[in-house]
Amino acid sequence: MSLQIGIVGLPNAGKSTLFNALTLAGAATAPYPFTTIEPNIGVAAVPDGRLEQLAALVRPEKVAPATVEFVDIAGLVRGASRGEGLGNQFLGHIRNVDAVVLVLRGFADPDVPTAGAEVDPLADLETLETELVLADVGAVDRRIEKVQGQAKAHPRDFADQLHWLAALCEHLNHGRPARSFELPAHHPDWTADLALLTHKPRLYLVNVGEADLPAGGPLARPIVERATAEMTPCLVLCAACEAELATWAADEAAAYRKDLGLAEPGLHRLIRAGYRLLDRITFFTITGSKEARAWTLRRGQTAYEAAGLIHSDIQRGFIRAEVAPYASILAAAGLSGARAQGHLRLEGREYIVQDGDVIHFRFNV
Ligand SMILES: Nc1nc2c(ncn2[C@@H]2O[C@H](COP(=O)(O)OP(=O)(O)OP(=O)(O)O)[C@@H](O)[C@H]2O)c(=O)[nH]1
Ligand SMILES: [Mg+2]
Repeated sequence: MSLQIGIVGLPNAGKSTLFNALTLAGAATAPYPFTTIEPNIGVAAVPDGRLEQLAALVRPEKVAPATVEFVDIAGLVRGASRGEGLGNQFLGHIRNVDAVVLVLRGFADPDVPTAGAEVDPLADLETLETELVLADVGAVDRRIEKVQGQAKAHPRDFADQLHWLAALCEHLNHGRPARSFELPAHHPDWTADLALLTHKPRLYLVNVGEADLPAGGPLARPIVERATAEMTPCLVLCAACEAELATWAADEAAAYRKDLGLAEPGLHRLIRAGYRLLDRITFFTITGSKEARAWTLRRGQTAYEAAGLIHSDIQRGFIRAEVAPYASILAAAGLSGARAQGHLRLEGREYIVQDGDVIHFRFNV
């Protein structure tokens, strides 16, 4: 399954504009709040120069990049947890994402209304934090009620769990995120299946005006400083420029980017930041002249797990994985060349897949 990343922010922060730049899906964007009501879900190909090099060598019929799915939801406002704006029910659409991008408005534009009197990304971040924390309070409260029901017949069995859920609730009610709450080590993780929003890996994205590229200017600075202090990854980009440039011919877009002081599309930076945040790696498969494909794994996953990602039959019948780093495949002009030169290692199911591995699975059908 591809990585899923949720996009949250205040109305008019530029979430759907960013979503369009990423996925080219053409979601509605407009200079008024709550343009997005139903979530937009779209897929972005993960840019990878290594896959391109492999494809140039093998010339397969199909080149299949790894993908990341983005979920763009309605804007959150102060009081959303109490039903302001569209409320916060729509946060249910990002309960199961792997990570959250907090889009913060850092562009001034008199035609696009702001939540307060002026553009203030730090205040917006506070609002977002508060509403996400309150959404989590709601989730924990509902869980407490449910467990209290179960505990009626066997109170002792649930005493510990209720104690810790109450402590978590108290922590959240002080405005603190779930990620800074530690359950005692020897207990089961009672919160794992709650998928708390303030427990998810996150990154900040400041959406600035074109004139403030590439560094971000004074509007982005407070967020960049806070992100550094918190060690939260932070990107500065111009969503409107990215959305526009995504529709241009590649060479013209690259020339324009260079003038703006940008080395690459914002999408590339965002996806790379997401991979780093979630500790993901990429491996490749080449199926004769049919297909060259990139796949995403968690760092530390095994060849057996990689096989299961491709097909349950390959995992079930797993015999051996033939493995070489992509650079050796390029040097040997393909899989068969690498095999002939003895560059393919034979690995068993416990082998820990490395970023950039090209793998050929041998399996019994
Ligand atoms: N000047 C400028 N305008 C932008 C930028 N990014 C987005 N906009 C404009 O801001 C307005 C709101 O953008 P959207 O992408 O619809 O914002 P959203 O966060 O999805 O808003 P909701 O769906 O209402 O929550 C649109 O008119 C965009 O064209 C930017 O970088 N610079
Ligand atoms: Mg929108």
